[in-house]
Amino acid sequence: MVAAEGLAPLNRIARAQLAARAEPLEFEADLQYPGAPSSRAAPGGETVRRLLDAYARDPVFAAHATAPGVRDWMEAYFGERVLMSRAHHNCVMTKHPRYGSLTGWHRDLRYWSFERDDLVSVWLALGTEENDNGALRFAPGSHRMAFDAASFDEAKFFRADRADNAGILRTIESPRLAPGDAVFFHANTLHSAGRNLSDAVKFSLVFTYHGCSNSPLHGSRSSSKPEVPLR
Ligand SMILES: O=C(O)CCC(=O)C(=O)O
Repeated sequence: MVAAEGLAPLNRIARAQLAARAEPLEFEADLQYPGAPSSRAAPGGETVRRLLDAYARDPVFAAHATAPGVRDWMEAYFGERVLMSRAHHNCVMTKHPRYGSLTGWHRDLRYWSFERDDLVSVWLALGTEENDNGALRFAPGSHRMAFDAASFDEAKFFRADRADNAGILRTIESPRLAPGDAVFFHANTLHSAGRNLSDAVKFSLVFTYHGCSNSPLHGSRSSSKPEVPLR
């Protein structure tokens, strides 16, 4: 998706901003996913999970978010003009070796409130992503499956402990991503990610898109920031 010469500045800026702890940040301790420090005061409590609002952090991130290569795929899928949301994702995700947490099975729809459940995310690997450093795992075809509310827990994580759900998770795929590779996935796709067992922080740049006829619900977090038209 992004060649080496385009990837270098993305990596340089992401790493410099993490080193400078440039706000706004989200911490592992804030989310309390499995493996996260128990509080910001605990050992590893200052471990960053997301460099938030990547779009506004640097024009190089903004240029990637709105690049013609992304726009053309999105217009082909949505069949109309496309907007990028700044309300969630829109971040550099960092996964740290020791205190980075695992993310349980979920649909990203848990984050979104739109008229229609039709959004697509683009996850760009700034370095190699594989099983051992916490790469994403997907349940293929799950974006078309219907589940009842009981399939998810209160936090809207998929109940992998239920026998009927466990069957779906037998077919998972975890694509190995080389630096500059991207995964496009629908907000209905069940996915998860493990911990980072390597000794290096993993960096990924993530943005989410929707068609212009699909609006964020008034008063929801999804409508909390101005959206970015891709044309
Ligand atoms: O890198 C991870 O732990 C998974 C992130 C993820 O799935 C999400 O933020 O929705």
